[in-house]
Amino acid sequence: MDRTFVMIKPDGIQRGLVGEIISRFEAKGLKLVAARFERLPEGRVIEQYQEHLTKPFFASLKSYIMSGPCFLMVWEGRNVVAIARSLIGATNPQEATPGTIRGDFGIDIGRNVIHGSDSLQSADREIGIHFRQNEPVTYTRIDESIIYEY
Ligand code: IDP
Ligand code: MG
Repeated sequence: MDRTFVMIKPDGIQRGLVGEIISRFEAKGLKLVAARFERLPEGRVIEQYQEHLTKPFFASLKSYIMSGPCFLMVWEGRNVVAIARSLIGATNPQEATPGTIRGDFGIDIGRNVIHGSDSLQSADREIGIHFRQNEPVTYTRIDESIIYEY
């Protein structure tokens, strides 16, 4: 099974979307293995968005992410990285397909509600930034034997 890092951003928290978003991941059949509610320190925001450090929007991205608490999660499942990205939708909510989280709940690219890792390698890196190695919990969900064919 693969793991991915998903984070509800401060706008998602302020708009009361935590339950709605978690419900979508749960209903899909993905398994929650770690979660934390916190305001991110600057160092971890910089690490998280390392690839965007030199972009013109980096300063506003950093202050957006640090503007309030976030809800950080690790989700597990077969092909979970791609599945989470498809539940989340395109980066720009204006272009995101209705039915996706960004397509249903956002308008501006700088207020796009949620983050999801873009590859297995990014997922490993991002989980390592925010969670201790022993923090994600290994357990069996009772419906796994019917969600997966094999
Ligand atoms: P992603 O979150 O869909 O992976 P990335 O291109 O990795 O998208 O960008 C990371 C985050 O930076 C976006 O989710 C968004 O919050 C912010 N961002 C990206 N491009 C822009 C932009 O052009 N203006 C403002 N914020 C942006
Ligand atoms: Mg990205």
